[in-house]
Amino acid sequence: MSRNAESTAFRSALEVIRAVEPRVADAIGAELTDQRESLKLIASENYASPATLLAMGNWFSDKYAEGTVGRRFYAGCQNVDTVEALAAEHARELFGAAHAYVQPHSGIDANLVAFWAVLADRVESPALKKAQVRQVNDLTEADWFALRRELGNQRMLGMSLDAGGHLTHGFRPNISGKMFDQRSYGTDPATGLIDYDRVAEAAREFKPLILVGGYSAYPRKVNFRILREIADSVGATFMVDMAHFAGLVAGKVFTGDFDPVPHAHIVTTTTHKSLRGPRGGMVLCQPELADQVDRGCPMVLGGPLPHVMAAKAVALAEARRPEFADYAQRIVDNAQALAEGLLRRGAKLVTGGTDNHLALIDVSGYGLTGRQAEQALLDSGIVTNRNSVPQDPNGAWYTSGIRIGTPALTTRGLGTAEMDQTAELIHTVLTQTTAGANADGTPSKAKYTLDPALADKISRQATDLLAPHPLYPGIDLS
Ligand code: DSN
Repeated sequence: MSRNAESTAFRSALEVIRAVEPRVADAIGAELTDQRESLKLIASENYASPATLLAMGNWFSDKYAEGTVGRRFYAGCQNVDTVEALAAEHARELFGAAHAYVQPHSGIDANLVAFWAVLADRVESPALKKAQVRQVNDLTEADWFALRRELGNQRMLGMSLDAGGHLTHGFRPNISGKMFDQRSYGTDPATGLIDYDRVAEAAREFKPLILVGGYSAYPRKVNFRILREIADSVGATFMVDMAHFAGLVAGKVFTGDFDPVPHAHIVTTTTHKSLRGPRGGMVLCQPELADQVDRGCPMVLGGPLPHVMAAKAVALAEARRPEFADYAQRIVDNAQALAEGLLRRGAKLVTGGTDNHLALIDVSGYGLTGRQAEQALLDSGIVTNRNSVPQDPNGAWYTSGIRIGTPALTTRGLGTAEMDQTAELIHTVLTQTTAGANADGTPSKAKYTLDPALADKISRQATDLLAPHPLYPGIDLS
């Protein structure tokens, strides 16, 4: 691909946008500058390829396509069928899955589709059977009442939020924690690792309908074979949310017991994290759940986004190339180098390290909350996010942790030596930041002091680190 073609495409697009609303064109340009200049360590973010970005910016956005390939509620969907079928085929081939549903707009949507599919498949409900054979509009009030009673209060067992689970795995403020009778498993307080015997014990006591594996802030591999055995032992459906590590599964870094696809009944993911695709979600499942999963729209989701499915097809095709496996391995090598660099300098990491794409710094070791550390790092040009640590005394708002991840910097081409330099920058900021006090003298969980001259110096060092690895080197908007 000629660099000239990428520059021409994006420059022309901005020219067209500028003619209508120049402030939007300016914001798009400014976002590129900001992303180019910041050291992005947000574990859930990445940079999609120019081809993936361009596949989203077109007239596929204009089309309604409720239903699935070949069975739409709207006429004229032949081209949407082409891209949806292509994306699903690439997903099946890439992950070795029996079935792929590529319509979910996000990871949360993908999880809702999965919950619906499992409920519809597993719950013995005469009202549900009626709903499935008749049009939903024909259900009486009494049918709806029965349906709510029969589907509600089913049990879900997932990883707790402060141990690294995701809020859609049954956390109370999320709908999953309201629609399910939920219990969570944590991690061993001494090691920070999942204790599979404790999970088995919780499953035996609680007898969940769904056992959820997967995480958004757990820095270790998970043994999905053992979790499947636990699910089988209590008759649970085993669901894995691999949103964070889908790229490591795609790149065959996680194989065997650590690849969820052969072990889980149903797997959900986002497409924009380590997988490096467009912002969106996806469900992979075993054949017996495919019909229910395909009812995702209109049962759970709004109309599919054909332009995003086109971009998913492009990104999944990219992930099937051999070089993606090399990329995935470099993500982990970089995360381990960053973790080792921090540990060597005295940082405290949850579980003492990482074997995936992320690490969790317990910043209480620096006398800070996650909120103070996040802001001080941001002042210094380093973008991270605060995150709870297991049994966090500061709760989910202030937190005691900083989550860092390497998919984005690896996409830019930074390697292990630069990760060590990044560790030095992070450690310097955190050691030089001091917690502030409230007006009444009590300790503040938000205020902090960091010498602005030092923050500027670190920012410049971060920019220097990025300079040899330009983001989107083929795109020149000047
Ligand atoms: N927001 C995502 C993350 O940062 O992990 C998960 O939903």
